[in-house]
Amino acid sequence: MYLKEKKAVVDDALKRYFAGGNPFYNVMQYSLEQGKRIRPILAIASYEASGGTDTAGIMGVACSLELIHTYSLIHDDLPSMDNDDFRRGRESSHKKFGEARAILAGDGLYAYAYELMTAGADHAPEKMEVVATVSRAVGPKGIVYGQVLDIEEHKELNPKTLRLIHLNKTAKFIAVSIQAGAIMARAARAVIDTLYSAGIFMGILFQYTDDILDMVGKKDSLGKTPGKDDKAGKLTALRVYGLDGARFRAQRYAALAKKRFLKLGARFNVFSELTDFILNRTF
Ligand code: GRG
Repeated sequence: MYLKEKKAVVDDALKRYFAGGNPFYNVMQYSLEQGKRIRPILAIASYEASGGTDTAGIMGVACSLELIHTYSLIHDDLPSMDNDDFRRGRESSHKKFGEARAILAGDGLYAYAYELMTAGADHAPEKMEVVATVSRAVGPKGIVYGQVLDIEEHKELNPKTLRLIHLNKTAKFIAVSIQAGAIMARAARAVIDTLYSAGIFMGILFQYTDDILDMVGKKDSLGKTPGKDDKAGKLTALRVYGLDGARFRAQRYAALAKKRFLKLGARFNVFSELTDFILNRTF
C-alpha cells in the first residue's frame, strides 16, 4: 500500500517533468515507464521519517534518482554491455529506437537528473551535499566501477569480489538514495550516517534478491530476461553460494539493515517494511 501510494506520487511528478519537452523527451520517457521507483521512494521515506514536511518540494531530488537509475539500465542493456532486448516489460531502448538514440537517451536522463536535483533557489547547501553524495555513488567510485567489475570475466568464485561488485553496482546508490531524503530534511549527522550503513546492507540485499530472481524469477513479472547472468557466466551470489546459500545470506543482510533502521526509532519503521519487501520481492 505504502509503495503503491508513493509510486503514484513519483509517477505523477515524472510526467510533469517530461511534459512539453521536445520530441526526444518521449524517447527518454519510454524507458522511465514501468519501474518500481524504489530509489525515489526511499528518498521520500527518509525525508518524511526525518521530519520533512514539504514532500512536493523535494520531488526534483527524488525523481532525479530514478532518471540516473534508468540511464544506467539503458546503457547496461546495450549490445556492447549486457545486450538485453527486454527491460521493464517491453523492448529495451536500443531495440526500440536504435543504439545511437538509446545512448543519447541515457546521456539525456543523466544530465537532466542534475537539472532536476538542483532546480530552485531553496535548500542550496543541502542540494549541494546531495549532488556530491549521489555523483560519488554513481561515478567511478560507485556504479561505473561496479559495472567495470561486472563485465570482467571472473574465473575464481571469490566472495570478496562478489561483495565489491554488489557494493559498487547496487548498494552505494541505494544507500545514498536514502541519505538524500535525510539530507534534504536537515537530519542530524548521526542519523544520516546510520541511514548510510543501513542502506548499504539494504542495497546488498537488493542485489542478492536480484541475483536470486535471475535464477528463479519469471520473465513476465520481472519485466526483463531471467537466466542471463548465469548464461553470461557473471559472478553472482548464486554462483558463489548456491541458491540456498544466497537465500540465507539475503536474510542475514535484511537483519543487518533492520537492526540499524530500528536504532533510529519508530518514525523509521517504514524502512523495516521496505527491507522485508526487498527480501521477499518477486519482481
Ligand atoms: C551502464 C554505468 C552503467 C551501469 C549499469 C544498472 C546497472 C549498472 C546494471 C543493471 C543490472 C543490475 C543488476 C544492476 C544493479 C541494480 C539493479 C538491481 C537494478 C534493477 O533495479 P530495479 O529492480 O529495477 O529497481 P526497476 O526496473 O524496477 O527500476
